[in-house]
Amino acid sequence: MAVTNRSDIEVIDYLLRAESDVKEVVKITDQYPDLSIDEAYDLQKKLIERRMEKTKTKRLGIKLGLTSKAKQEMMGVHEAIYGYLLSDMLALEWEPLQQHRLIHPKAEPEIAFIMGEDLMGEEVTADDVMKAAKYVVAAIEVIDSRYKDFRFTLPDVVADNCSSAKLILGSKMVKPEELDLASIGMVMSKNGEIVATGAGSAVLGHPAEAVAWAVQKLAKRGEGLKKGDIVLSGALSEAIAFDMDDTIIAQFDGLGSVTLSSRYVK
Ligand code: OOG
Ligand code: MG
Repeated sequence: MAVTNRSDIEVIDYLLRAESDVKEVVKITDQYPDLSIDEAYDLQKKLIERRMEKTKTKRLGIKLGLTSKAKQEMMGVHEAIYGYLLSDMLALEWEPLQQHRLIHPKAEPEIAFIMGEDLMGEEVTADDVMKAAKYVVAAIEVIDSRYKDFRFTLPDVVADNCSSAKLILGSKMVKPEELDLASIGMVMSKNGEIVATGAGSAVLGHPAEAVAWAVQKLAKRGEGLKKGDIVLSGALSEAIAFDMDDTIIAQFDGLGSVTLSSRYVK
């Protein structure tokens, strides 16, 4: 073990404190350079349990990250990552985000799946995901790495619950089989100017492929997706930084749009 059990809790509290104090911190691999990805997932799991206990929140679902080849190459990795979404991460379109509660947030356009059935197993395919999902919805994920300058290695970001902070869902629920999710186009604007474009195929060829990958990974740890889970399948473009008073709109073919606005509100 690169991190001993005793120091597990210290590392977890270090990251949770960074989040609650809204203060970026030095990445943990500076102190634990041998931290493996598997150990990072152990830490992530413990961090989520402790965070749920502290904030009295419940599981909302799962998120995927690094699902595009471009982003994987940027990080020098060949695998996606997953983390957990909790109930206090859900933000509403009509309620501006509290910018002062975030360190250095970025917005990502994503396709969210709402699960209509439990789904578990190492053999689960994209087809199984499409069948078990009840709806797909346009989403914006707000990522907010707790690490200084948003810089980290793969074990760092996994332990930090994959930079999860907030998510906003659009209001149009569509049955998955009604759309060709790989060919969906997306345009994201910030204050009226286009800042990113993408297609569903950016997410491991098809967003349901990404979700199937996560289910297989979860199965190795005896877990799976649950009925009612919201699953963020990964960004369709690069993440866009935003500041107070910005408005970001992501528009998806067939899924409508989703809006994020940010204000200084206490
Ligand atoms: C990790 C999380 C990336 C995505 O959709 O690719 C992510 C990060 O880049 O901070 O959520
Ligand atoms: Mg994301």
